[in-house]
Amino acid sequence: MLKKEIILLFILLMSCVIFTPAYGETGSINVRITQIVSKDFPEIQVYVSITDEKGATITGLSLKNFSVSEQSNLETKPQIEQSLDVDFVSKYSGVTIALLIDRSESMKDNDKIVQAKDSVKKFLELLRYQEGDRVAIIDFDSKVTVTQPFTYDKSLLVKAVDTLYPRTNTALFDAIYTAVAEISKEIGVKAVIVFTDGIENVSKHTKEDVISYAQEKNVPVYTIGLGEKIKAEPLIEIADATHAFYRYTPSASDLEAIYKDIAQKEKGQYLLTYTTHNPRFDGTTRKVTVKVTSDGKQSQDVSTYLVGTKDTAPEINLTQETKNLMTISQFAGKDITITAKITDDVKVEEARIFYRTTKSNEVYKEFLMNKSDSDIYSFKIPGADVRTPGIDFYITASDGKYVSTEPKYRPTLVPHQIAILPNNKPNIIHSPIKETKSDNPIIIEAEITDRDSGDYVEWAKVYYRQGGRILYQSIDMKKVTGDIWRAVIPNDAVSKEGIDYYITASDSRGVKAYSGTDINPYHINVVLRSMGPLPRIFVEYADTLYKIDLIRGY
Ligand SMILES: [Ca+2]
Ligand SMILES: [Ca+2]
Repeated sequence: MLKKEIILLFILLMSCVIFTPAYGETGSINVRITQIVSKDFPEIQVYVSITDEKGATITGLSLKNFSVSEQSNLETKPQIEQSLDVDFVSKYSGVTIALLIDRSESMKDNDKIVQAKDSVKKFLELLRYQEGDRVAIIDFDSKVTVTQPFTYDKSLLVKAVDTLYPRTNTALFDAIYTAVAEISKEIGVKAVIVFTDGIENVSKHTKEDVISYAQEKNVPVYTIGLGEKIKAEPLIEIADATHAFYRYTPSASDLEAIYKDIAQKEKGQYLLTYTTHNPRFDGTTRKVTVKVTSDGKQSQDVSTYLVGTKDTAPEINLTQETKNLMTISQFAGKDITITAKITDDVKVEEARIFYRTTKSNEVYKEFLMNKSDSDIYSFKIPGADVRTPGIDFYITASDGKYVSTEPKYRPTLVPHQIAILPNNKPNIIHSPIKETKSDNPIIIEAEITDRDSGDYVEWAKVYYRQGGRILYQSIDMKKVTGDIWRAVIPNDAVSKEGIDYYITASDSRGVKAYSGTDINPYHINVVLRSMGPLPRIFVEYADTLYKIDLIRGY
């Protein structure tokens, strides 16, 4: 967000505060757009943080509490986006954190550097790498060095911290600037955390540069001051201006509280997704307004994103060979080569693969993929890493501006999988439903089995969404008879736009099978009878349903 806009917004918020009538209610809500992701334009993602008057995150809001409108600078009035969906960021990723460590000469005093390294190492212990927390170590004196690029691997991070020793002058602002630039290339929720004494003397960038750059990239910069001779003012100012916070010389237990605060603040956000009503690459600025109403209180925030004339994120398509690997179980101990066709309207800057053994305690390992002929990128997973029950993997590609992932949604949490022998993925037999003639709940059934001895189908879910929407909701399938699993899509989701759905089932070893996918779901046409609205009955069990259908004479 630009500074001017922030000031305007501040005035706007202040006027809201002044003119909001008192209902006898205590407290207020504060809505803040932290990030707008338009890389999949016309699909837009808006990250929103909602807090109460004490700054505590408000959780538990749902679609009915939100309204989003968008207006381009060529449109005369804003339009409410009908395809809006609301979900929790925590369901999509961990937090990506750049840890900055000051190793300048001033950090020699009273072993400040030792304290900083200790603090950072304790902090590294607290992170949840298996849930997708991802960290880089950046250190700085007069120069800024990315000692350890972003990784899920704690041992690499600890090793990087151990190598640090104090040297010369301090380029604190340059270091923050570099961290913001590096973290902007990452996906999901992000935070920069700086461990420093705040003394600055050789940066090319000014404090103001750093603040406006972090604001533009929507990156919060948390600052942690160490030692006695400390210059706290710039640290407080940078943290406040980027919606983060400053803490002074924390002890080990304070660090834990700090991590919890940061995780709650960053992961407690809402993820709003919609397909813009205006899908043209028309080079306009789009103003996005998010309005939140809860308990009679209302608040809103405004931010913008730019639409290029034709400026798209890289496109990643797995090759048929790789798709085949995902269909048939592969041998343990044998190399597996993953290939994908990756293209961009300008240039693919780099492609990375992330992989780990399914349902193990491993974190993702990551490697650059090699570009072979034309647009094919490949990586050979060495046989030593190919272990039963399976391999989880996902791919990212960057054009220097946007980062795409494959799979597109929740790549870290719901990666692609290859079953590794002796394990096989479950088998799903399902006849897709093509049409329904009412707005009744829809029964989805499938025969789901796992043929491995000692293994079984642990769970199955139906993912569904209203036609035209982006996000799916899930319902658990229940085993009804033999190998038949059943779920009912509630009738409040059934509308004339139809329903998209797919089925997924997991064996007890964490390897999943799909019938339909999020990108290629089954579609049910809903043919509503022209007799006015039917009563909206929410029925959970299919038995009841059949009875209702009988009463209605179906
Ligand atoms: Ca591009
Ligand atoms: Ca199995």
